[in-house]
Amino acid sequence: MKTAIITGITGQDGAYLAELLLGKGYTVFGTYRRTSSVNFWRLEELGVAAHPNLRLVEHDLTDLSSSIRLLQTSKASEVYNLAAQSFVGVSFDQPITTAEITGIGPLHLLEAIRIVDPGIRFYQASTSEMFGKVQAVPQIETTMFWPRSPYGVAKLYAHWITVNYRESYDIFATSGILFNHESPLRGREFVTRKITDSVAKIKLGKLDCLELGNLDAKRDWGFAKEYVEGMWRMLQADVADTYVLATNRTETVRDFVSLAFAAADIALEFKGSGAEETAVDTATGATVMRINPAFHRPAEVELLIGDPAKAKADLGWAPETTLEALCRMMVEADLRRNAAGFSF
Ligand code: NDP
Ligand code: GDR
Repeated sequence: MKTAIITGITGQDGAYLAELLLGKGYTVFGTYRRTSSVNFWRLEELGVAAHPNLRLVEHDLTDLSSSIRLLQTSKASEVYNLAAQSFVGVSFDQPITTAEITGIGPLHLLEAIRIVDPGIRFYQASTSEMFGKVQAVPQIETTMFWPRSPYGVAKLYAHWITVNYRESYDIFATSGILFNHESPLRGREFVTRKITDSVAKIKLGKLDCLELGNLDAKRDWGFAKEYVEGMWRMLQADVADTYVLATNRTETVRDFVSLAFAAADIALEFKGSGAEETAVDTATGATVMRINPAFHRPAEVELLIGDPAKAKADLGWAPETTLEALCRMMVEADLRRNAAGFSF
């Protein structure tokens, strides 16, 4: 049976990918960074934290020797690099850290593969944020990149160095350009989960009003559990390549707000515009959403919509969960958690 390394096992995708690979009989080395209190709540929620084939290991993505030792001791044949400073907003405040972790981090892993065993297959978690300022719609593998944040720029370096190691050293280095994918395991700082968690709190009387930034941004949102299946398929293919995973549907943040409140049986009326825009609960007249300019970004990605035709043709991958079903799943999970008195 195969052995795989997943960096960033504590994150949303790391947890779903661990569940998938363990279910396929893999031994999984899941890496986490050293902190005073590591949190494995996602692995616990999926019921795999204590799986006998899961090894949780400390690893520093910016330390080459740490990556070399990880490859040597695990004897893994597949490496999924999911660890990153992944929050676009924070990348404007911490551009250098973001470059070191999100941009150069993957290079340490690629170098370690080159040194230890060039036969190891590598997956890089690339992103639709690399498309940034709209050059074409829908976006595909060959659409021109124009990142709009330090995060997007760092990911673009990581993408090209992955392609470069594929071309230079014949390493099976794959880049998955994944559009936004969400789930009940999404971090609460990202807009979908921030909305569903707040909707649950408002419904339960624990919060009055949700504050957001740009409501006009359009995103192509899919279900994370389906996207990690796409990652796995990329590493089982005959040749390493670059693939877009997306739903080919785009909606605004405002649309997601409406869907989420509707999932909690709260009908909204939007009033005003720009910084004055609000959403009112039509049943009670209460203002349940308002704009807070603090959540605006110095440069914004206005429109993302991806076409996953290549992944469908080559890998047989296609998204299944609708945005409505995904949003309902997230609201229901947050209602359950908040009613039980906890929410990560
Ligand atoms: P999360 O933010 O949920 O998880 C990120 C992971 O990276 C966590 O395990 C986190 O650990 C780890 N990490 C953060 N900083 C460091 C660091 N300095 N050193 C080592 N590890 C670190 O992201 P997702 O699971 O949503 O995404 C997985 C990957 O896919 C990321 O690389 C992301 O950029 C990329 N991506 C995500 C998309 C999405 O829509 N979800 C779309 C396209 C790409 P900790 O728990 O300690 O913070
Ligand atoms: P994104 O996700 O930047 O697309 O990156 P995020 O959910 O943070 O933002 C989506 C859009 O919503 C707008 N927005 C807000 N965003 C947040 N976080 N908080 C708010 O209050 C808010 N109000 C409006 C944003 O401006 C943006 O336009 C995610 C991450 O998972 C990346 O790691 C990944 O690469 C990309 O998706 C694809």
